[in-house]
Amino acid sequence: EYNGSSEASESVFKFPPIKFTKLFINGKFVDSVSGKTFEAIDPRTGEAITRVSEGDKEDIDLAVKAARQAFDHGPWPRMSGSERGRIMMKFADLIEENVEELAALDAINGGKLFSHCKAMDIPGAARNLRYYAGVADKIHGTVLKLSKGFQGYTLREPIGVVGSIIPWNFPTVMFFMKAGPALAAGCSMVVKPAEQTPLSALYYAHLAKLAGLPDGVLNVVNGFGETAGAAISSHMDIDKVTFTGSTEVGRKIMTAAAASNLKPVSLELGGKSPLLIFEDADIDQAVNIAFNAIFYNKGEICVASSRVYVQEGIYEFFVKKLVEKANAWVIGDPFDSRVNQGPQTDKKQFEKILSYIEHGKREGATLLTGGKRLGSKGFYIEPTIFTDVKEDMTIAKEEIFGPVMSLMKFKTMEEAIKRANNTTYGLAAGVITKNLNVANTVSRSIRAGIIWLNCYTVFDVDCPYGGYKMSGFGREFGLDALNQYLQIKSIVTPIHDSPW
Ligand code: TXE
Repeated sequence: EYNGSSEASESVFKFPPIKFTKLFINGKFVDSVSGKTFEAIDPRTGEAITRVSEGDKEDIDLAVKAARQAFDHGPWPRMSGSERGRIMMKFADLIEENVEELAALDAINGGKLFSHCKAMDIPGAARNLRYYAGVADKIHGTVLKLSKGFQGYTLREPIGVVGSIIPWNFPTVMFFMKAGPALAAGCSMVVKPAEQTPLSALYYAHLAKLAGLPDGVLNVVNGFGETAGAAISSHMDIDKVTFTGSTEVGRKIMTAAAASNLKPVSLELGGKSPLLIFEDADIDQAVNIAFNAIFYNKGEICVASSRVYVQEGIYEFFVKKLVEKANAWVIGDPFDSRVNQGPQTDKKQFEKILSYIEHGKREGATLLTGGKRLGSKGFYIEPTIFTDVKEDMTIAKEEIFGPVMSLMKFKTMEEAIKRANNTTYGLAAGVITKNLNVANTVSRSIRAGIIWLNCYTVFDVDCPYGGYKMSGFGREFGLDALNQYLQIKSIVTPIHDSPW
């Protein structure tokens, strides 16, 4: 049951009102200095939804000036943590009050399932803000007993002005993954959303203002990577950059940070995450997990399990079940509640995925199912599964970032571990087995930032994750993320006549 056309969409969905299209700097919506705008695209059709202001270096300069002022002289970092927390709680409430409209913005602009945005991404943003609001008044240093005659203590201070450069696959989640901990720490921010998904971030800026966030604390400058993004990473007055995106751009950002003011960066980059399925697994459960691990959000997720290793004893049966599942998978309008997979977000990515599929065929992998674009309009791609994939094939090595699974067979646990680790990436991995020893050994042997046992893609704001190897460094979520936005100052003082 496929529905790749946009015909049905009008009946299930009314176009969301687009209220905000300008840059948000110092608490106001403003045009870009150049007056330029660019199109926000609806990936169901490839047509423009609206035009939004296009920021460049001059706009980033203005936003940084506002953020600098807000940090150096404004109330935000000087408030008590509980006051900051109160404003963040209010921000969370406002997000929940507008959940449908926000979900519609990410769905129409990102091709993401409306139902998922409504049930997960948007409420998740509110939960994220509340989680970090709860720690804003619990940021403590330690008391240090130094050598005789001195004592010391540490202060955990906000790092300053944070530049946040985010991708388009989870516009809301990415926004708050960075903003939650940064705001709780007392930082001010300049956020550059991805050029593919500029809309919801502007709505969040508006809600932040309504919640009482002081002007200049949260600035949103839409624009392109090589202009607005690069202006952030090389800015002399930004104290930290947090980035999620491609490994290639992560490298550029780190280079620019080093060449400018040596600002610290945290990078959450690509992946080629393995899922290991052992013979003792419940096959139906394993099929479901494997399927969602790669096809959730149309494969546009950094932790997507694009390499699936199945133990030989269950391989044939697993493949059969996988095909049945693929046949029941519904592609179509992301506003239609029957649909499992919407269009890819971006035309360039859509073409890149199709070219990887061609590559897979040319390199000799067997196309089990899918492999084509769906319909003639929009960026829809069939869920695609390759079998007989070899370790050295491009589709087994490079991040495709789309609905393409590479299936491989293994014999022993040792072999599976070795092959799972045979990648330059190290973001996530999954293991499906009932054997506790296997689960423990494999999860400790795989070099990746998060290991899912008998589940996959389970995220929680309380659970840190991030990269090993070329998947980057630094952790998102949890209290570890807060540390990315704090720095430690030690204060040492002599102590006279101490009895100890
Ligand atoms: O990413 P980019 P793209 C991977 C995935 C995908 C590939 C390319 O494999 O196919 O990256 O996607 C900004 N200086 N991921 O091209 O370019 C850009 O404007 C400063 C994995 O969309 O890395 C956007 O805001 N910033 C990933 C952000 O970087 C620059 C999510 C990400 O865009 C810049 C997305 C520059 N020179 C893609 N160039 C994940 N880890 O989840 C671009 N940007």
